[in-house]
Amino acid sequence: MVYADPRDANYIASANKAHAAALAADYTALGVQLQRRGIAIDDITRAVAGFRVAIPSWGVGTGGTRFGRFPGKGEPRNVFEKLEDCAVIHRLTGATPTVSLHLPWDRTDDFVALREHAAGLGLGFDAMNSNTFQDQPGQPLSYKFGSLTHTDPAVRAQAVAHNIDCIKAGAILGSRALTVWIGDGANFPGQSHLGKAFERYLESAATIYKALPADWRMFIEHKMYEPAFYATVIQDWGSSLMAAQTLGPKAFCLVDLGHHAPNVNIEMIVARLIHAQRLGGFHFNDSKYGDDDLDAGSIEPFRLFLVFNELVEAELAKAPNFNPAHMLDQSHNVTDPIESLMTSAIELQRAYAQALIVERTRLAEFRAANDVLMSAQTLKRGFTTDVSPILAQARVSKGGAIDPVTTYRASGYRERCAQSRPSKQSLGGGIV
Ligand code: LRH
Ligand code: MN
Repeated sequence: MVYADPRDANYIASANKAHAAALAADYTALGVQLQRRGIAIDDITRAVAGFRVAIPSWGVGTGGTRFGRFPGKGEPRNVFEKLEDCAVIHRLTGATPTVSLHLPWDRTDDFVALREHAAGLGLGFDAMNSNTFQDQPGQPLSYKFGSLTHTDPAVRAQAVAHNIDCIKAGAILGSRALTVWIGDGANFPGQSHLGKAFERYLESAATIYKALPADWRMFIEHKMYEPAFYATVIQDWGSSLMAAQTLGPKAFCLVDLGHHAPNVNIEMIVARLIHAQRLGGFHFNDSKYGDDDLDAGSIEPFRLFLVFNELVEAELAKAPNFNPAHMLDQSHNVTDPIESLMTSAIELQRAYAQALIVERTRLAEFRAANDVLMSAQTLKRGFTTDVSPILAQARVSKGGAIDPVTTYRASGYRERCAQSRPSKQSLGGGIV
């Protein structure tokens, strides 16, 4: 097999040749269609080309469940190799210039070298993620019964110190946000005092908040359940919003799509957080049942479109304090993580493009007239329009691939990694 570097501009350009004519024809045809709706296709393509989503460092390795993990070939063995895979995703899609790290999974004793390695790959860093949901080897105090909300102040102090460490590491890397998700909660009624647990959270989070540099944000990530199976301290957007409003103007709410009961109206939650000026960002993924961490847009693409519809409405309304950080948070148990992350980033761009082509004036008129059917039809027309030519053209405009997955596979990158990265046989359970 002849290997090629999928990050190489010439390799990508030569791979695009075979698709260029078809793309040009499809793009022109879609342009004519959109023109009839009074929409200039190039405006949409420019906006889509400007869309960015961060890659979760923990997403480029094979994920697993508590029942097992089936390591893939050529897995990255450390954060430096993870960044090399993230660079492949960014070069082929043009949409993922930053990486969101997780400590201590990505701990290194030289964050300056890591920043330089990333810069050499054309990458930067988005929000840092702390981890007080696992005990590390040699850790003095256990998080078995909680971390920031543990009844023992010494355990809370240990968890606070870890979060402050994450801020310090992030400051070296050029990150400007800390995402705090804790699994703290109870498995049985009676196990914890629901009110006092929240007060302990606010006290611990306030100490972390004080350590934030002036230009940083703190993202509070709510989750309905798991690992706690009866009550989770930050269980829903209400708890998250109350905490953010209590902590201060640098605290925001992060919406992980998988952290809600199956039929919760997530776009409504997004609309409310935009109104409260506390929408910090997203962990995009998809799910059918629980926090399945499946590829974004793979199960509920219409729901994803409706979330982006709220984001576009806010953008058009110039909503105050509106600057959501987009991140993927997925677990790739049975696919090549690079392929899943590329297609997921593109599915976010698809939802964004579909929301951008909604005929807002017509929609407003139908809404004002309570023409229910035409309102619903006008919104849905955005979703039912195949915007693939716009997405491909946006990639080409960023030096990316018209067909990223085929171009990636043809490079033999994974096979080459299988040779250069002898796999570490850890078949245990767990998401990483
Ligand atoms: C919790 C979560 C959180 C991460 C973890 C990897 O379910 O979504 O964002 O820390 O996954
Ligand atoms: Mn998440």
